[in-house]
Amino acid sequence: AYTPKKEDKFTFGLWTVGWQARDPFGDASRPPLDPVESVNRLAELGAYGVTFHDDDLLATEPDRDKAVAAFKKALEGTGLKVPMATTNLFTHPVFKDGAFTSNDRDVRRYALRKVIRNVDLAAELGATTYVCWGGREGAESDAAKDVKAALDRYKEGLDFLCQYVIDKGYDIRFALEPKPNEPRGDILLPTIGHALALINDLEHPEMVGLNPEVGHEQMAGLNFVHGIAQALWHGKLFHLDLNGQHGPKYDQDLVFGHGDVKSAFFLVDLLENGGYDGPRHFDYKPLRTEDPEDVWVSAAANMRTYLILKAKSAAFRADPEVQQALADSRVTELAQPTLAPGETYADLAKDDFDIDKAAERGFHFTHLNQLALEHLLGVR
Ligand code: 3MF
Ligand code: MG
Ligand code: MG
Ligand code: MG
Repeated sequence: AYTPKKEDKFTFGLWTVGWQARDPFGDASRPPLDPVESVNRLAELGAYGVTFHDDDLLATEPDRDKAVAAFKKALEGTGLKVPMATTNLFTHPVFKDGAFTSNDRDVRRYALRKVIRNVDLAAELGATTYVCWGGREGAESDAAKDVKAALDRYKEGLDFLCQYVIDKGYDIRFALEPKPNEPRGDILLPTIGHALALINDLEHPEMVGLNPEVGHEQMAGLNFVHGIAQALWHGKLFHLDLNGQHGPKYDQDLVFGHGDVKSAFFLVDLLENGGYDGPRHFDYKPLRTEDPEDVWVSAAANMRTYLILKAKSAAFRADPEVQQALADSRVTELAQPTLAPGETYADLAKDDFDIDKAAERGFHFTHLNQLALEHLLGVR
């Protein structure tokens, strides 16, 4: 029952299983992984697709044409799709002060050229989402960055890319990935809310949405489920990065569900019932302690955990006691408009409202929460 199928639409970044586990204090603990092997192994495990940064394709073959040809052949052989692609605008030291918002204009121009080259490949491979994670767009000192000018340049870059896609006639939309910090001390567009606000000021807001990541919002102490719900409400959940995180600390990129499992449960419940039908994309890092075979154990764990939580969510919703508890907590009453059609402030004034009586009414949320926990813990 927890065996992934293509219809589950599970996808993985090549950089996830391919991560060699280099960290700020230690060298790589695993050898480079051939993207062709990643495609083959992910297909065997039941994934639907793969995503990649331009540079990920060059992990074991430095010649771009050869690397792309081998990757395409593996895709054809396995039937794996490429729903999303992205650009590495963070590894090379040229991006140390950012890409679209580097203080150095030459770097900004190079960054746009690098994106465009991979957008062409993304379109050729059938990707419909192009992610922009601005990991180096930020600063360590408030003296070092004119944030208003940086936002002008961010907008300029995104407007330019949208126009490029329009001119080429590609079926591609952009998705911004917010993150509060790491590797920069402070990153621009730190949260879902900041990114949504910027999108409103772009030339083509309909072409730009979000790729929120579980761990990134949790690093900022924010509720990821609420963030996703708001992104859905705005029609901006174009894609997402699933993983695990234990609260505000460095970006852990744990296996999905291996961080805040209760939030993961409510996230799956929302994704399955909230109108998102895009890929369930994992952006995690196999632990540095793991060997090359363990990598595939961790890849499988992401999908299995998602499917277990999906089954738990269905059982939670089907439970008559839960349905009663939802009604008792008046969760469903919130869907009812506060004013009936045609009502005005004059009608509001006529309300016969006993404020003390209303204040006495409990919402019984503890019982509801306990029911969710018991479903999750497998005792119901
Ligand atoms: C870093 C990230 C990135 C982005 C990727 C775009 C390397 O914290 O999450 O992964 O997800 O660049 O998809
Ligand atoms: Mg990510
Ligand atoms: Mg992360
Ligand atoms: Mg991340």
